[in-house]
Amino acid sequence: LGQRGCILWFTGLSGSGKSTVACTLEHLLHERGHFTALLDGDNIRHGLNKDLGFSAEDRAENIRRIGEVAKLFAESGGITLTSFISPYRADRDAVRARCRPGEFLEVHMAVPIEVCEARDPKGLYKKARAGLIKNFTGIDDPYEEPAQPEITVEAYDEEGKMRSPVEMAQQILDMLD
Ligand code: GGZ
Repeated sequence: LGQRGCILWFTGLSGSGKSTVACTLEHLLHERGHFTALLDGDNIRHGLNKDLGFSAEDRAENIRRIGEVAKLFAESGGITLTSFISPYRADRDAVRARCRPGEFLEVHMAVPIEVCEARDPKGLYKKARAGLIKNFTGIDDPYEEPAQPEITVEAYDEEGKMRSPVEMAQQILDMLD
């Protein structure tokens, strides 16, 4: 990690642990003296992007605005962590295209949908299965996996044990050093 800022762009399904891992990693970076910012649904979808829903067009606009904000932070020297499903490859690639080389690091939370659905922390998969939420990513809406992410976070370790959020955050940190 140099002196210049960058964007750690987390992408993955609902319940894949994006926000938990991003938050843990932010603390680790902060402890090491880095200036950081974390953008997630809580501080973006309730504020800046509260006019947007979950159609493909709205998701694209959500990601575009987040990309612009993340870029502003990164240009001020911060390590910006973003935690959004960002299901469409074209939307993520459009943010990448706005960044200078090496500024945009895609972090794929490669957690199988079965695991995310079994966790279902907010009961949203259950609602989606019941048809109470339409266009839910992974159920009746697409998730396009990154083709060449800078970092892939695997759900399981070599022994087949589920990795904890702290282990995942540490894995990313090790890859950044
Ligand atoms: C996916 C939805 C939907 C639909 C509401 N599809 O687990 P969560 O609750 O906290 O994370 C999900 C969040 C997704 O918002 P993003 O801004 O990350 O999405 S995107 O990048 O696609 O624009 C979920 C909740 O919002 N949620 N409806 N239909 N997730």
